[in-house]
Amino acid sequence: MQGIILKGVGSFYTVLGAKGKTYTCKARGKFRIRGETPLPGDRVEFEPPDGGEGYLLEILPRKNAFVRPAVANVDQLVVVMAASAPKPDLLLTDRLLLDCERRKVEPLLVVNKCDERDEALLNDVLGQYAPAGYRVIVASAREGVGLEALKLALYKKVSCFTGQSAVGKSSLLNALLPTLHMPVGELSKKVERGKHTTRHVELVPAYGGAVADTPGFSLLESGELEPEALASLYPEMRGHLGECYFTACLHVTEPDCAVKRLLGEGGLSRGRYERYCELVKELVEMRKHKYD
Ligand SMILES: Nc1nc2c(ncn2[C@@H]2O[C@H](COP(=O)(O)OP(=O)(O)OP(=O)(O)O)[C@@H](O)[C@H]2O)c(=O)[nH]1
Ligand SMILES: [Mg+2]
Ligand SMILES: [Zn+2]
Repeated sequence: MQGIILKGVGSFYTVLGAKGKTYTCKARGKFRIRGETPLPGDRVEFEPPDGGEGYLLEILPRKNAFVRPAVANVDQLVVVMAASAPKPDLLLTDRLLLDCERRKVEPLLVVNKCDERDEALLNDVLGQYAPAGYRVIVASAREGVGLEALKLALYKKVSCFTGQSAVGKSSLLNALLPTLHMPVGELSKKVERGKHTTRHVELVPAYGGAVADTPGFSLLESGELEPEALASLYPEMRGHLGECYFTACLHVTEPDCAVKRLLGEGGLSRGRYERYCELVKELVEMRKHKYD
């Protein structure tokens, strides 16, 4: 039988098979011998339990796999921000979007808490990502806004919800899936940023696909990226990179630069560009110290 692993606890895995039925299966020693670890999201061949235990037989080829959190075959990363508090960390959002570009994961931006939105803040976020063409859903888990659009976006995909603590990832998932009961944290009054209350990765079947709450989605080691390659990961810059005077233009201080022209014409937001410059600086520094 074929199925998809929803979660693993010890050497026991919960596998979703046909018709929404779940099975508990053990991983046999051969996985350990081969150095393979079955992950949530893995499509597997398994032997369903017949009275006793079921067994995982084979892991089918993966589209992608992540270490932290340990999850495979992610189709979509849902990056959640808040339209009030905590204030959006757009550098984190940019980094997550860059990871999506590199790992061929579809990104989806969600701005939650629109019921108590700071209008200027919301417009700023929307304005910054509009030129890139990223899809943004404005939502409120509390008042049920944007949930229909979100459901459609989740249809038949494996989606991981991530973003800063206390933006409402778990609240959104609870609103989408009322049987879920994900723990919801209180936004700390003192620092306006709560602790990640969610830990384990568990995929939950939803809308023909599956969702997971993955707060601390680890970012790729940016050291693997050459500074010259960064701009190509920005959809709004990508089509203009051949128009710079210098072939190896970093689009920071160089004259006759297409990216800076784009910035002047409003085809790239000031904030995105400034954070781009920050990231380029970081990558240049890293390259300098690569062999230290
Ligand atoms: N006003 C308002 N508050 C919300 C909304 N969604 C969530 N909250 C509140 O924001 C706080 C944090 O919500 P969580 O769902 O725990 O946030 P989270 O992103 O899962 O946080 P971590 O698990 O720590 O990463 C809670 O107090 C929620 O009640 C919303 O749409 N509007
Ligand atoms: Mg949470
Ligand atoms: Zn340039």
